[in-house]
Amino acid sequence: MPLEALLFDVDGTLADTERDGHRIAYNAAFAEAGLDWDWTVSLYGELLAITGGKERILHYIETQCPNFQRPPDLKGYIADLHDIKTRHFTQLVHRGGIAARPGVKRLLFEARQAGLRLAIATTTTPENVQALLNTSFDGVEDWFEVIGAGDVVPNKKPAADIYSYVMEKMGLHPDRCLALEDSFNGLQSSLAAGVQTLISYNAYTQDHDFSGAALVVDHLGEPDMPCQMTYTGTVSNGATYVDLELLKRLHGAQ
Ligand code: XBP
Ligand code: MG
Repeated sequence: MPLEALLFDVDGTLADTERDGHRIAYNAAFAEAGLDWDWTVSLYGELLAITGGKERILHYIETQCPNFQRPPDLKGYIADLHDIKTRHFTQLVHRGGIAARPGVKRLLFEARQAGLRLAIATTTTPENVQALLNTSFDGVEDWFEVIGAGDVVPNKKPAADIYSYVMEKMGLHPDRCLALEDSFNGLQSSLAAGVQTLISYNAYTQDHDFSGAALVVDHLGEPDMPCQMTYTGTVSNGATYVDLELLKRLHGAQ
């Protein structure tokens, strides 16, 4: 099966958004709402096991805030708090606060030039994706045929839903796609949807279990910035960074 499409995760894969982006935005929202909650770098690393911002806030309330006076409409309260967080996050992105990870723009450009189809499969809120693609990625939003994001599916990662949704919209079989992810939950989601997956991990996810990934790298790399590849097969063929040729070889070897 030829490789026809690349399906990209967003947070942690396109950009390191979590520690200095989402975490800061949550804390700003908590302060604005008069809450004394502080999601430190290490606490946030633990909370990342719960995907989705609203789900993460609920989990935090349930596990770490025994004295919190729950409002009668807790779901509505969390949704409002999360809206404030989204405003802070998108403002931070528009201020240029989040840079693309190494090699991502180059790979997107190569894939686009070669006529591959591109899509996004993410847990994050659609506004966050738009803000990121239109600022940190120089306005490439319309390069993506489908942007599957947030509450558009009933079950967030690690469920397969968001990948299945995107491929159904594109009329594509998983055998013709390759996913790029950064985390255990993301990998479970793409694999459950039957998609071969490359992992580009980051500081929060470096110790995750990536069993089942086709290739694991510390970042995609650049011609002058080699990446570290964890791969036991031969298709890497001396490559020092991830380019489209390598992805095609990986895909052909599966
Ligand atoms: C990342 C997430 C998201 C973000 C916050 O998932 O779990 O919840 O941390 O985004 P992915 P929201 O890597 O699959 O994008 O607050 O908008 O939910
Ligand atoms: Mg991710």
